[in-house]
Amino acid sequence: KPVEEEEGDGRLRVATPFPAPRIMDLPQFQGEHKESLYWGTYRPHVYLGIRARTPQSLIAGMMWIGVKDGHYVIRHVCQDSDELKTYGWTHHNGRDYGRQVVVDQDMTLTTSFLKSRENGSGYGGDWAVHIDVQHDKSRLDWDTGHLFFYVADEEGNALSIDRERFNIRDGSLLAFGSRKDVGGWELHLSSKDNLEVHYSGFRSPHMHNLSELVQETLAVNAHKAGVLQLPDSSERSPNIIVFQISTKFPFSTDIAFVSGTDSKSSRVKRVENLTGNLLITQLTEKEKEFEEKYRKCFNSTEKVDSDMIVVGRAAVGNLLGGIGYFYGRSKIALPKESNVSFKFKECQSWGSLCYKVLQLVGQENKIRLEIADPNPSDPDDWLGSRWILSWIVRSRLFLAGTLDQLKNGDGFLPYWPAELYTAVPSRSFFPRGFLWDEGFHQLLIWRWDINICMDIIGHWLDLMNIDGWIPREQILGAEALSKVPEEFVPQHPTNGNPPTLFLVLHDLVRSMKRNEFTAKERNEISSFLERAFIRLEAWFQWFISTQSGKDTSGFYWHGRDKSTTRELNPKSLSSGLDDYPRASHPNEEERHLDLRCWMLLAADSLHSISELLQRKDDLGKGYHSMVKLLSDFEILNQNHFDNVSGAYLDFGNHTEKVRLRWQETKTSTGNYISRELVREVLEMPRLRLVPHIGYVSLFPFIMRIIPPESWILGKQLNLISNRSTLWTDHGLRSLARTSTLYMKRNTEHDLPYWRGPIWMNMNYMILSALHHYSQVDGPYGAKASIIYKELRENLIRNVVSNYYQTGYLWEQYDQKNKGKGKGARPFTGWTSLVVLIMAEAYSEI
Ligand code: 6A9
Repeated sequence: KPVEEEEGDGRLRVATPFPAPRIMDLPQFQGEHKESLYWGTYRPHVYLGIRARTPQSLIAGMMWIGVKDGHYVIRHVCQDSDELKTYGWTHHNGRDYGRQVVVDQDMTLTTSFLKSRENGSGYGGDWAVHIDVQHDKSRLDWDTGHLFFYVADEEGNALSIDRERFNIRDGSLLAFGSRKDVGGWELHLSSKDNLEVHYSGFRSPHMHNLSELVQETLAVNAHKAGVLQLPDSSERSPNIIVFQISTKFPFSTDIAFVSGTDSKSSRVKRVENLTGNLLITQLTEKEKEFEEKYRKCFNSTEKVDSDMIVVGRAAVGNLLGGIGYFYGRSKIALPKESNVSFKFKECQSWGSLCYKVLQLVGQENKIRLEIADPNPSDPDDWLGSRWILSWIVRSRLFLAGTLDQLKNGDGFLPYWPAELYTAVPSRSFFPRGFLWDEGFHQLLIWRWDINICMDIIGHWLDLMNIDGWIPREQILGAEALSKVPEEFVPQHPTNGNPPTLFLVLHDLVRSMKRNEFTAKERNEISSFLERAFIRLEAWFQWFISTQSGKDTSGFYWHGRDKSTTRELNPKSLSSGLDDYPRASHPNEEERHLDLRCWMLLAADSLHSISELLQRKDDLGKGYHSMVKLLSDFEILNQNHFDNVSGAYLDFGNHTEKVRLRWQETKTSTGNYISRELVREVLEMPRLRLVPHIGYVSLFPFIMRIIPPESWILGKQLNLISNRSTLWTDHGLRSLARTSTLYMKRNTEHDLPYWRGPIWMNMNYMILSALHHYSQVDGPYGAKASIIYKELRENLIRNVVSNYYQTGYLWEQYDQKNKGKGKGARPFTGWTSLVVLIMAEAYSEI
């Protein structure tokens, strides 16, 4: 089905882009900016993968042969099961240079990437990789190494193999071709070592199974010819060519890609420049530059030693080197029922609006309207009539009655085809974009390269639909899809994710006010914010209209399973804190502390952005009253403060008397059928504060709502520093040891995730607040300062020592077991915030 037809169709509302000029169409993202970021290591899910930022690119990548259980295996896609001792970019500037170290058992591969744009280069310039392979002689019982380097054209253009020349040792041409974007191009190989090169050409539209392609071809040829080598043959008009490079250890090779070769150009010169000693010299210079820039950006204080700096660089390097470019269509799950309910709380001229709603809805749809008293007199009212109108427009009315038609083959609605340039949490486990992770990534990236940061945020905000919704997890294109089990693919339009991008925007506004950017950057940031503003407002409105609670200042993560029989506590994936315990029985009376605080952050950011932009409309004022409401200490305390524990808590329909029990199902004759864990509720839930102390409890502290002189601040510091609640020697636990759900699994198969382990993003936020309270006057400043210093040291020490011991940064750290890294590795998403912790660079909220 043609795209245009779908986009113009009102029934496909969920998949309708937000109707405003795209951020990525701003002039500042065209021209030199765009060209400078064209090629890159934008395929983070493979150990070394290069592509351009275009939907159908020429792609390149590396594989090698390793050994597993006595068998040869192909290494290509970052896979945890490869059990590499370490891998990751120890250096990468996000633009034109990177250096990665990969240790596969007794083999060490160093891959360096360099980009250069010279006179004569085609669009986006040329690039080169230097691959160095070392081995531990004493331990490795084979002496020949096999690398594979491939180029593949996603557009399907045929590639040519230089059959004559690729045996020549110096500066030999491997392959060439031509594309609309870069013109003619050539791929050259150069090495001082005595390499043997073989090849295979393939014709295929699929790029997600290249490892299998190579593996099978090798197997067939091994069977036929008895050698471990590609057969030097090709399918007709191949768009994929794989070169096998074999020789005795140790060895190194350079691969240079030059573009624009159709014009009488300088290509010989350029190839020379990108190979051999000239390449090495440039790489060494770039390495120094990176280290210098690291020093400048994350101005390491005397509190940081050289071991820490090595880890810090690797964190930043892999975060930047892990930035990917994805293209494709998300799959959207549609709501099961078309029964949508709307609440119009305060509504001017509601009569006419209701009429409008009824017009829109039509007869047959069951739409329930709850209309509260209008409040036309309050000009400061943050829910004025203009919001109501947008509620209606953004609602999902058009979906009703047309669900069947919407569903395409696999039962999901495809989102519009979109590009996403983004950092990723983990190159092996989660090599794709996650909305709230990205806010944390950008806290680092804006300090490194503000233009990359705006480019990434721009891409994310352009993914917003007409409802102001942004899909949380971005699984775009076949390569991304191939890494995700089917049940996790569809995105739910009812589900949000914390709007952490506001953390970054808030930082930017602060720095703008302090004049910390160059004049050019200031201009670009301003025009970026100008254009982003309407989307940010719509995002905020999406939360207001879909995640509100019963009273004005209450919010909760909608979409929790009300009728669960298996989950000990129904999860809220939207919150980002997945299994962090909430009220046992989800209902509309719920109030989630974290969401309330995220809304405060969002309102506050919108307010400060609108001030910065000197917007003439009165919207800024509306946000300001929202800020006042959500930061009102009295209201906060009434709704969430527990006098007994001194903690802030969620509110909801809850009982503590819930457990999982094995239930056996048998036939009438007593034959055993199945045994499963089911949830058992031993007491009627009632409306109350939900007595779980953990990260969520600290949100009012994180957002600095608590006045510095309040005794409640003292209480928070106690919860933080008390070993029976949150404190450990390796960072703060996600859930207090005293919680009834501490380290409890949620179902038979769901191990505790946010119920104990230490997470870096939240520790960073808490540490920021500790830093803040240690700087302001008040009776608790000294205590905050002591805790701050100790927590900071614990976090750094633990991440650094884990890195040296295991070769990785991890998704979480064990709160017992000596703070051991756990979960996904490498995880240089928010765990790389350890760099900001070393640099003592915190967000000001
Ligand atoms: C599962 C399985 C190969 C979970 O870092 C990304 C997210 C966070 O946003 C979230 O807060 N992680 C945290 O609770 C990882 C989520 C992975 C979900 C997809 C698919 C694939 O396994």
